[in-house]
Formats: sequence, C-alpha cells, structure tokens
Amino acid sequence: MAAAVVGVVMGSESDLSVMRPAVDALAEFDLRCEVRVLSAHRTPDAALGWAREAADRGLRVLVAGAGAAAHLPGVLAAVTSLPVIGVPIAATALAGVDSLLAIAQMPSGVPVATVAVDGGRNAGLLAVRILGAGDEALRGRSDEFRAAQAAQVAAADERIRGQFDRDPADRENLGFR
Ligand code: RP5
Repeated sequence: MAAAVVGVVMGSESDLSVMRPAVDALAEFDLRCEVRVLSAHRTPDAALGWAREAADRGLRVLVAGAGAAAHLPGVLAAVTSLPVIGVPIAATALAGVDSLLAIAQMPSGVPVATVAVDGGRNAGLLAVRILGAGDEALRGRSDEFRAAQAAQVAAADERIRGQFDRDPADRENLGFR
C-alpha cells in the first residue's frame, strides 16, 4: 500500500463530519492520508510533535481543521515548512466567523492557506492540486476532474434552459398557474 502523503488533522472528534470530505476527496485521487485528532490547546505537545515529524514521515501537505479559537493550523505551520491548509469549522455561536478569522489572519511569514467555513472538501482538493504541481499524472487527473465538473454544469444548463426556453405566451408550459 502506498505511503500517506497528506496529514489530515482536526482539533476535536466533533470536527470529523467537516473533515471527512477532505479524506474522501483525497481517496478519489487514490491518495492516502494520515488522520489524527490533535488539539492546539488540549494536547499542544502532541500536535507540535506530529507536525515537526510530518515531513520526515513522508507527508507533503497538512490539512488542519478547527473551530472556535482555531489556532491549530497556525501553530502547525509555525513548526513545519510543509504547506498547511486550514479549514475553519462552524463550532460555536459565531458560526465559523471566529475560526475563519483565527485561521486566515496569520502574521506575515507564517502562511496558512484558508478554505471556506466547513470547506473540508475543497481543502482535500487543494491538497491534490498542490501535490499535482510536481506530479504530471496527478495534475492530469485534476484536469479530468475539472472537465467532468464542467460537463455536469453544461448538462444542468441544458436541462434548465430546456425548461424555461418556451414561448412566454404559453404560461402553462412555464409553470405558471
Ligand atoms: C476546537 O473547539 C475544535 O476544533 C472544535 O471545533 C471545537 C469544539 O471542540 P469540542 O469541545 O467539541 O471538543 O478546538
């Protein structure tokens, strides 16, 4: 079995439903990942140790999701030179605005690529693109993925246009009562 190349980490087990789509996206491209629960606040030594050793274990990209005062992606980025993708999670009454700002507003010199609130799937897809930058075959699969997505939108466009491209005088066909 191929070695894991992406580390997917979350601050709490309660983050799993948001982070699972990242794992699924990686699996769609046959990429293995290591999945961990490590907290910047509750298990700081374990989180930092994991990030420090990640590159030596063969990981190439880290995806880190956290909610609330979401310091996990930032502190991982502080101790590794691997690219870190942060996933802000809507876990509190602030609906993810708290974690979005905590993850996106990194100080200059310590970059974290931030996806949308609860954007686990895009984090996985971004990890695929980062890995694809140095892997022609993987980049080709991303090209195919984009083409398939475009074909789906074109098919939807065709369907919707077919529903509404009618004579406006024919109100019944337009669905008006
Ligand atoms: C953060 O606090 C976690 O990433 C999670 O999103 C949030 C709530 O954690 P639990 O109290 O559910 O463990 O650190």
